[in-house]
Amino acid sequence: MLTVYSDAHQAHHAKQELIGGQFQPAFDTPQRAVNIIERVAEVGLGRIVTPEAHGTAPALRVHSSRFIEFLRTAWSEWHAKKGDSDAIPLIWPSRTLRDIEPRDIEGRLGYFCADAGTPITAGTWKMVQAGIDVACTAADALQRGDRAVFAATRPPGHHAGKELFLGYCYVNFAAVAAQRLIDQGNRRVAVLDVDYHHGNGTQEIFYDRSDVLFVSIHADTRDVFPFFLGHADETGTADGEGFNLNLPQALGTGWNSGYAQALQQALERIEAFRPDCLVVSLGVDTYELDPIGQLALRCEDYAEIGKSIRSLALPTCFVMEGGYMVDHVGINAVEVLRGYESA
Ligand code: SS9
Ligand code: ZN
Repeated sequence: MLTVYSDAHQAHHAKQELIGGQFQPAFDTPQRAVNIIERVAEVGLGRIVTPEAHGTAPALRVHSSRFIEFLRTAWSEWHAKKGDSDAIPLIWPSRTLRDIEPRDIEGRLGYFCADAGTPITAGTWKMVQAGIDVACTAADALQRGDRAVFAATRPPGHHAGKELFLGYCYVNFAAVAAQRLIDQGNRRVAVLDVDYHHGNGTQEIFYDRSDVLFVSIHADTRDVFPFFLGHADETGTADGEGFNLNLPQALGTGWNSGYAQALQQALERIEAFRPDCLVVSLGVDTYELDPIGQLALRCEDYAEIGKSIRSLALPTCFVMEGGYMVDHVGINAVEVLRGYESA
């Protein structure tokens, strides 16, 4: 399996993260992606290539232009006003306020960003552009005939919506890849999201469409981030009615206590959709030792996930999402890919 990777992601390194009222080292570190790519090399998964430059056009297929323009320019605006500290919003247009894009950077940050955990730093745009390039280069390899390809992106992307960033995600790389596959002539693309967290951004982007099926297995959002989407009754709207499937899991769920069954259900739905190809939002924060996850998958379960996905016999683009147990993120992610290759 081909892997696409750029070390430009290292340009972004958030200083700290506010968790439970305390500043702690940020969970999305450059080391996560370094460990993943080192593991890909160590097990000899296949060739590793750097991405082709694609600019912003592919991202504009799933995000608004004012949003991408904001991401591109927010740091220079913030830096001019506030200096070197990371740009983090502290006020949001919550339910009873108005949907108005402010003029000032502090207001615009809250307008486009839904949490306080997704800072914009000097290197954020460089990292995000590299992620767009990686996702597109991977999708293109699939389109040219590769059976499977791994987009080793950092940061995750599945929380990012058309005009919203949160949860360490700025641009939705899985959505960019899925849309690119549609734009290149595939009639139906399925997205399977196995990250611990619900892929609220991917769901939002494709919610009213029947050409992209979104299926997500995640920790129940009545209990965990991102809270405000990801519930079982969200099935799609308009043309997209019936093309969104959420399979929330109780905290503590492991392979034999529900996860394997949910995966089977997800695969059956995808099979019935008869897609031309598959994008997998590959998060491994479902790991039993993940510091921010409360599901209970073990290392050996990840190969089983890969094998099960392979049974669909679809051209498959894996796009890296979360996984914050830094010592195991490479092992677990690559186990999925090896499981896929072995089946
Ligand atoms: C947990 C806070 C969650 C966001 C997590 C985003 C993960 C993306 N206390 N913060 S895969
Ligand atoms: Zn996650």
